Amino acid sequence: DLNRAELLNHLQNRLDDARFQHCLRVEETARTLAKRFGADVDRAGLAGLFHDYAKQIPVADYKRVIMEDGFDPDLLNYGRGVWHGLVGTWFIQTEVGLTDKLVLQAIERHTTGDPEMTLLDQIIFVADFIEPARTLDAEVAARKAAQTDMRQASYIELKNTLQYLIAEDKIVYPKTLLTYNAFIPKEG
Ligand code: DGI
Ligand code: FE
Ligand code: FE
Ligand code: FE
Repeated sequence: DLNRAELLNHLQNRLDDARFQHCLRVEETARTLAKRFGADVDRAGLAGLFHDYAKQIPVADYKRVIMEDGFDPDLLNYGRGVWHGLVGTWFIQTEVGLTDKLVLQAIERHTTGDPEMTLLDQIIFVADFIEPARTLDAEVAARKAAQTDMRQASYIELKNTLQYLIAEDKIVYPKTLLTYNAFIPKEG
């Protein structure tokens, strides 16, 4: 296993300082949420730390991996916003050698979510949105919800993401919408 200095070195090789600092804050937030809700604290920390590892990998590298390594070619219609989760774990496995399936799944799901998100997945999804530097109204509301209810916190994030995508004329990845539907609080 890699020690912490080696892990941080891998991360810093791929990220500018602002994004690296965000990853450290998401690690800490994810550990706090894991303690709060009884999830695996070390897995939450590792997934939080590496969740954006692939955020700044060049587009051309993504296109090559999507075309040559068995990904759905439909992914080529999207961009790094969608790729750095779903395809990002390919780079994390290949370059860093992380193997924990639950950690990799949480990273994979951290941007689009997934209708079947586990508690650990929700913790990474939400930690990304409520880390201390996030101050928008929806981020503050999700942070408050995450005191007691991770599904509600996830829902606030999903609603905000969809509103943002539509307002900015951005293409919606189908799983983003499916996740939103799965997390709408039940009527009645
Ligand atoms: O990587 P971060 O900025 O820390 O956060 P994130 O991984 O949650 O990514 C947020 C960005 O991802 C945000 O700009 C919206 C974008 N995104 C999420 N779902 C979709 C999406 N972009 C597109 N085009 N389509 C989606 O379905
Ligand atoms: Fe991200
Ligand atoms: Fe997110
Ligand atoms: Fe992030």
